[in-house]
Amino acid sequence: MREGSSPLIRREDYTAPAYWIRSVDLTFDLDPAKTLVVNRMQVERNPAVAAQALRLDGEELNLTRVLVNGDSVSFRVENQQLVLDNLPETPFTLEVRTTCAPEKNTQLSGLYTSGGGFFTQCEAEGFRRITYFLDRPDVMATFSVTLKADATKYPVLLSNGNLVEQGTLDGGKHYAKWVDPHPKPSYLFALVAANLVCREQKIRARSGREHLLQVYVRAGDLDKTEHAMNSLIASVAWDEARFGLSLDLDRFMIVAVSDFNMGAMENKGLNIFNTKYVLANPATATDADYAGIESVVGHEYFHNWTGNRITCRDWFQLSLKEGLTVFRDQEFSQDLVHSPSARAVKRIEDVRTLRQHQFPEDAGPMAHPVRPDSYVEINNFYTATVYDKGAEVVRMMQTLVGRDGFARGMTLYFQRHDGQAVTCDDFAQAIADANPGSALATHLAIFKRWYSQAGTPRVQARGHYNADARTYTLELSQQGLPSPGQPTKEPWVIPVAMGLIGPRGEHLPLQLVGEDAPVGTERVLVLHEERQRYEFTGLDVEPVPSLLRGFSAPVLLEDHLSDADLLHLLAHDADPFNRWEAGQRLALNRLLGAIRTGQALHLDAAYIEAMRSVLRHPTLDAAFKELVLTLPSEGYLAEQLEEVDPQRIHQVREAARLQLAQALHHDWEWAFETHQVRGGYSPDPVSAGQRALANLALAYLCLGASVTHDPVWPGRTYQRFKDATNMTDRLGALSALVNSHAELAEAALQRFHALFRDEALVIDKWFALQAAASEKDGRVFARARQLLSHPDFSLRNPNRARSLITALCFMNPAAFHRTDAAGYVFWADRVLELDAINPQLAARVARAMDRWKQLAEPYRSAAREAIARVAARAELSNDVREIVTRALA
Ligand code: 0A1
Ligand code: ZN
Repeated sequence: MREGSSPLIRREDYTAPAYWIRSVDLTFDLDPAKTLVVNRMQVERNPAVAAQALRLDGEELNLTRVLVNGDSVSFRVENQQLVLDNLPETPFTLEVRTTCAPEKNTQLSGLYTSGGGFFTQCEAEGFRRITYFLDRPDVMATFSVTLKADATKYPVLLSNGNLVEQGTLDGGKHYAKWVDPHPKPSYLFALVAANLVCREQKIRARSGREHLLQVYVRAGDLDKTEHAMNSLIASVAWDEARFGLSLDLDRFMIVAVSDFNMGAMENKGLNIFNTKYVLANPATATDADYAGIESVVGHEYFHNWTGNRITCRDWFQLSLKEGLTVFRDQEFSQDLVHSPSARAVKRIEDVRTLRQHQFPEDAGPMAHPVRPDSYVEINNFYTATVYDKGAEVVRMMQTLVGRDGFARGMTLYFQRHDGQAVTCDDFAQAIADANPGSALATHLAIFKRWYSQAGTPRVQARGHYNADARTYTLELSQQGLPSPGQPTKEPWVIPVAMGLIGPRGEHLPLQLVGEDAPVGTERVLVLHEERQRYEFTGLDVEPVPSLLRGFSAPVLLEDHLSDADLLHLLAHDADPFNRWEAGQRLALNRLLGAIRTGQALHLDAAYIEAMRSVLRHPTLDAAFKELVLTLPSEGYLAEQLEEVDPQRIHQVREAARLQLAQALHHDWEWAFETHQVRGGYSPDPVSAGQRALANLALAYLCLGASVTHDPVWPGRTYQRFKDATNMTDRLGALSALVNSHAELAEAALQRFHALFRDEALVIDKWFALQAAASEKDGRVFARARQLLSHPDFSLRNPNRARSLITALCFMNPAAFHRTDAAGYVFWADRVLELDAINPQLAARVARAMDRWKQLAEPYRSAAREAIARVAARAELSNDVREIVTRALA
């Protein structure tokens, strides 16, 4: 934990480094208790900056020696920096020797031990916990790394680049030397020393170059690496085909580690992954896990160009690499499926994630621009805004210049900036410059407000049909609400993809007044002023507008459509996203109505029939049906309300689920019976969609049985749970039992634990399922609290900690927000406990209270009290302090 409180770092204070480090030679003598690091750097002054002392960052290091050109020199250590004055004018060698204690590193930043091996995590500022360095992304050096370690305990020694030498040493040790020819910032450095095995495959790229791909895991896990390897091979092929970007390395390695703070890390040529995003076989991983592996493997691989070849000038530019790389991994997963509806399913899932995480962030105390202006702790800014909203910003650029235009823009970006550390402005400029005359180029300055303004824009749409003139006038307006530090907002550039649908479901030709002829049945309107008006002509019938197709911009749309309009869109819209959206809106209108008025919910026949016709539809995909028939989450409902009573939301949503279960009982039976996947397991979207719909059906059937006390469906579900041949079906059945509070749930939970006691990732699911279960009479909360003392529970392993705490505090509002405040006490206790172990993780958990100001009493006061209790702790990390301070502001 850092001492004292750190200052606010501001984007406007950026200055170029006073020195460059051109190359580094590192030698590690690896020992869990005391690792010796010898660091020899070639340093030169940056002539563009006024002469000054050299200040190298270092944290929790034991400094034993400093030499300049081989001679000892005077130095001082202040504010976690090694300061050297009176340095030579000409390039010089600086040698720094330090020791650190990897086994004591519970923060998992820097060099740490996990499962008896050594691993590193250097982004954002972990390298300074390994050695003194200019630990900032605009200082790029070539690395040569020698690892020495016990040969029996650590047979595998890896670092970035190419293996150039290896051999044995005295005392049972061995060594390996790795050289990475690509200059890189320190955050992309990695080493691994462990007892691992690997799956490997040689591939030949389009260019003809051969590459060795390797996936390293612990000995028992080799049978769970096939999907990760296939995903990697697909990623290499996709980046070549879509963007002409080929792998620039002879060897590309992925290493799985079970203690990891995030999903994975794109270290050059040596990606280190959370086991959750590598290991999968049909018995242990769900369809969602398979999809997650594909996108994270893709994401890290794509960083090799967007992040590593071109990196960030400073951490305020984080979205330069993250927004772009999320966009690329989303496009990759979409391109891997072939039907338009499977693409739409992926888009709907991505938008759901955005709305579930980023919209609340943008409306709460942590709201910040995609390119933040300031931070205390950079680790707190690996956020949904930087990642997911950042990806939407890139997607809007593509919408404005077209798919080919965007690819041209990427080419220009690499021509201009390969090998450099650049800014978000540089990226936007390249895309615009490659597309002169495009809406992006025309409105670039306004468009870039997406980088600088926080908050989700609100777009109002009002339409008017004039039968005499055969015109339809659409008026669009936009508005931004204040966010921390930004009281007023300027207009954004908002691409609104749209169509007009006639009374028979026909897609009407779109011709604006002044145009000679219609321009197809779908077009993109570019809203860039506060208010704009569009007049469509040649319309013999009154249309229903379908706006913001495919969610063409990350905004809140108020289109004032009636129930009848929404039912029309649900039945006819050619855009699957808006079709889904119409179904969700129909549900929202009903649920929010009941929540606001306090009246009992009654789902009307029109809604039920609409849901039935989607469920029974002859041509729609099962995956799409599953999305339409899943009600908006409690968290999403809460975001629509001015004042939130989480218990009321839960009550109403549960009532809606029960009514859907009962009214569609026969349809659910039909859906379950007709969506059984036969044959061996494959995670492809068609089979996954069938499993998803069958599992949803099972959940509704068990829920229905919970009121009729009919034992048939719970019994069948238990049988299915026992007989399942894959984890998706097994977990689906278990979840149906647990969430309907079936008597058989207990036996199933016990059996599940016994079956998978040695599979850490599956035991995580076991904890998460119980902590996220539908609350009933406080039982779920009581059980979650009890699980804290389960012998398998531990706060030290981030996946395990999250499996219980995140599931309860983020995913289960009704269990968490209690009138007796016990949920908040639980939260505060865990934040404080975790902060002493792993501040990054603690700060993430701390964010469960972001939206406390929206809560109704008595929740609100109790929440404030809990946050204040955390804030009052004297020895708090900067990570958690920044979160709770902002929450209370
Ligand atoms: N760059 C990684 C994410 C990452 C960030 C920080 C980490 O440790 C603090 C670890 C990983 C990615 O986008 O995948
Ligand atoms: Zn990333």
